[in-house]
Parts: sequence; structure tokens; C-alpha cells
Amino acid sequence: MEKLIITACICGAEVTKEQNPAVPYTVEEIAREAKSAYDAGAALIHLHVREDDGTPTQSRERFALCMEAIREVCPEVILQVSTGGAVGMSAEERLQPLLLNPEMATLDCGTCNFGGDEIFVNTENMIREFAERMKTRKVKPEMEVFDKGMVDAAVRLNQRGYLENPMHFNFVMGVNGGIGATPRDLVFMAGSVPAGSTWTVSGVGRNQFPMAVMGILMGGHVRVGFEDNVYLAKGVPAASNGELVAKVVRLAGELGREIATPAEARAILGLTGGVYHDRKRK
Ligand code: KMH
Ligand code: ZN
Repeated sequence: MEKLIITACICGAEVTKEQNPAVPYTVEEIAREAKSAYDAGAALIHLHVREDDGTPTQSRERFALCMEAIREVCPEVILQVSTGGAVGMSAEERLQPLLLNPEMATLDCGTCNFGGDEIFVNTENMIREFAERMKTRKVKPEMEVFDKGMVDAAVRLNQRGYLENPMHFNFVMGVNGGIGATPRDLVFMAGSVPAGSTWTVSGVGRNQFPMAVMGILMGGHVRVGFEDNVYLAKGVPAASNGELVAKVVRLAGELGREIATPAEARAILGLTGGVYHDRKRK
């Protein structure tokens, strides 16, 4: 089986220090959490950033500061910027970090209820526009899919030339308004992507580790981190993102799946663009 790529979603846009004091807000805290995840075995960091008071922002300048700070402490790690941002942000606001030529970015493939009155809006025109901007800049998209219909939407965009093969999906499972997080749901999602695609699974909340085990066993990849879950076990807050990643490394070890280094993850995902490679070529 292919080696396991572990993605760490270290920060998110919604989770707060009230939920877990280790949630990073400042540039230094974000670099600290990225390093803890990388040291534990994460090859890829899914990045949101905050103002010092915790307010989510998609500011290009703030992303630049955080990305540089992460590169200082873990130069090899793959950086994937969020273009999802936080609920209610405009498309242009969300697109700002693409200007920094990251290796990867998220491409949210549909609109989803996030609970209460919150709606995460991604119209078809927005998705096309985001996809085109990523293609122009040679940024590899990770298709964020909260339901099976969003896989189909991505496949349609691929057929129309907006998205290149092979596609990489992230099944975000267990959010209010999206698909559940049962083994049957994951088998359904994994069976719905085109042949040759890669996928990772993000179980939200208490679904994080059950879905991680399923992903490990099924030959997919795994995302863990504070964005999706702040607990190491029931009632036990994680001291760092690194603790969450280390748990996945332990589970994978027990199940006989090796962990991909960033270089191996780049090969699996076919990453060739972005600042990382530009600097290497110089
Ligand atoms: N914070 C959510 C509204 C992404 O990063 O692309 C969107 C999100 C998805 O986290
Ligand atoms: Zn995100």
C-alpha cells in the first residue's frame, strides 16, 4: 500500500482557545503548532491564519508572515492554504493566499449548512473561478467535499477542463449538513472518485480517529488537527497538534502502514509548482 500522507489542520477558522488553549492565533503560535505536527510525522499543513486576537483572516500579508515562519522551522513541509476561510467571507477575500504561490490550496466544491444559521457558500461560478485561478498559478487543488454530490460536481468541472488529473480529494465527514462519518459513508465516498485520484479523510469531532483508522486501512490518507477536533481522547484535550498526529502515526504503525515524508507526499500528489520548488530550482 502507498505510504500514508498525514495532513495537519493546525488552526482552522472557527475553533478557539476557549475550546483548547493550544489553538494557535499568533504567527509564533502557528509556527509552533506546525512544527509540532511536522516533528510528529505530518507531511502537509492545511493552513488558516488568525489575527493575534483569534479573528480569522485571509489577509495575504498575514499568510505570508505565517508561511515564512513555518518554513523557518520546517522548510520541507508542504503548505496548503485554505481558500475556504471563514463563513461569510467574500470570494476575493478568500482567494488572497493564492497570490503567494503555495504548492496547494483547498477548493471547496459546494455549499453546505454548517449548523444553526451558518451557510458555507460556494456557488458553481465561484468554484470555477477558484479552480481557474489555481490552474493559472499551478497550485494543486485539494477538493474539499462535504457530501457525495460535491465529488460529482468536481468530476463535472474536471470533464469541462477546469480541473486537471489526477485529482486529490478531502472527504470532510461529520459536519452538520454534510455526509455522516460511518464506515459505509467512507466506502461510498472513496468508491465515488475517478480512478487514479488520491483522497484523504477528515473526520470531524469525535469522528477524527475512527475515520483516520478507516483511511489507513483503505489506502487513503488522513487529516487530523485542531481545525477538526481538539481532543486526544474523550475528555482529554490535546496539548498540541503534534499529539494528534503522533496518535495517527501510532495507529498506522499498529496497522502496518508506513508514513510518507514530505518528499514522498510530493511524489504521491504530483506536486511540482509553488514557492517551494521555485526556491529549490534557484
Ligand atoms: N472554515 C470553513 C468555513 C477550507 O479550508 O477550504 C471552511 C474550511 C474549508 O475550513
Ligand atoms: Zn480549512
